[in-house]
Amino acid sequence: MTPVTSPPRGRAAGADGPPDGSGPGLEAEDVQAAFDAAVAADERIEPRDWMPDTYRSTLVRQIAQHAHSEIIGMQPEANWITRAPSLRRKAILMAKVQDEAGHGLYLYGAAETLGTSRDELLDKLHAGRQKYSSIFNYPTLTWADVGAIGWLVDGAAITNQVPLCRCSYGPYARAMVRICKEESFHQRQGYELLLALTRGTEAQRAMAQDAVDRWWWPSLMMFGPPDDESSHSAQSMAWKIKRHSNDELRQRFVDICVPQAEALGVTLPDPELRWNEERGHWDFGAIDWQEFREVLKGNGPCNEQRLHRRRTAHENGAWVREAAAAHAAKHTATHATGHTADHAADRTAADRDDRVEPAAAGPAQPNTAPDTAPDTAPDGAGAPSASRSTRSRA
Ligand code: BYC
Repeated sequence: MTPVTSPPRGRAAGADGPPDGSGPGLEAEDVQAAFDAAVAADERIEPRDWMPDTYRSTLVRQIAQHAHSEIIGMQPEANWITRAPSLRRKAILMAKVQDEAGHGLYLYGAAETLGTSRDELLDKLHAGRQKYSSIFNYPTLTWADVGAIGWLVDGAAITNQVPLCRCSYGPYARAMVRICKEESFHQRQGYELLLALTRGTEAQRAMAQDAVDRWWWPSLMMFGPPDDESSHSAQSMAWKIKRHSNDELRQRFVDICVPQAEALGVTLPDPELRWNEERGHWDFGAIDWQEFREVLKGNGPCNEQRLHRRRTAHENGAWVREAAAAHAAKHTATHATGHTADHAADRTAADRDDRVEPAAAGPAQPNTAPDTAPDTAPDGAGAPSASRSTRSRA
């Protein structure tokens, strides 16, 4: 029987080829074919696998935009931390905003596995050379906006991001698993906040409705331009970076929101919303794509403010980065010196034992010091994936 072997992935399993994937004996067509086969078989592409340059740059573009959205997205909600109406609401909101910072870190980490540094990406964001989600260029005018962001913006984010957990690029997919778990909590807190308002006074109900009226259409724009204007979708779907088109996900989101709006007791600001029996979906009105394009060009209500705050926060944080780098350098130096001293001490003791009473040394004890632990790079940066281990064994 012919043994079943896994296809080469552009580098020898035993790492006897250079990490750029040009392993010995593998021609350009071989690595491309191996990559295509892995994508077709729904296997994960890992950082050290060969990948087409355009696959890499597409991922960097999308992951960078995503990471930037997470950290810029902290601003509109952080605006309400000091004015949260109770200690409970304040604690929840602070936790949520901190989660967004964490999401940014996971994503910048995933981008780093593709060979781009966080500094480089932040520089591009600050220079206006990379995008972040259009949604964060709208203002948070009332407390109810915090609820509407949770319900609609995080709801749209989950709809878009759950399929990204199956993205063909391993580190991005794994980051998305964690992010989606937290986004679910964010969505629930927004829904619960709005529910408290719609069950409150007349003024609170009006405030909730006003927030939903303002956030509904921008939330639909989060999914990106319509499919026939989406320049990247076809290729990204062929590579299984994206699993669904922008319009498919937008429709899914509308279908989820309509019954939720009813349960909340708010109306969605679209007179054309109608159940379409034939399609089995809700029909909805035309999106103002001109507004979307303007926001992307930098002309949204808060573009300037968001970028200005981000740049200022980055500049003001310079001393933190310097202090952290100095601390890390000091720690490394101390650790290295301590490490050398420890080993010297061990050697001296061993020598002494050998000299004095070799037979009494006893069985060797496993060294459990943390510095002997195997390299565990974050999120697949260096760690072999399960699929790769399987291939190596095959
Ligand atoms: N805003 O060919 P297309 C969060 C750009 S954070 C701005 O369809 P693609 C949260 C697009 O980049 C949520 N730009 O692109 C955080 C492209 O421009 P370039 C963020 C947009 O990539 C804190 C051009 O339009 N989520 O939830 O195939 C607090 C053509 O578009 C937008 C993600 O980033 C937009 N809305 O599809 C609370 C998800 N839409 O690059 C919540 C990951 C499109 O050629 N990203 N553009 O200059 C994706 O899934 C995809 O990138 C998109 C766009 C669906 C967004």
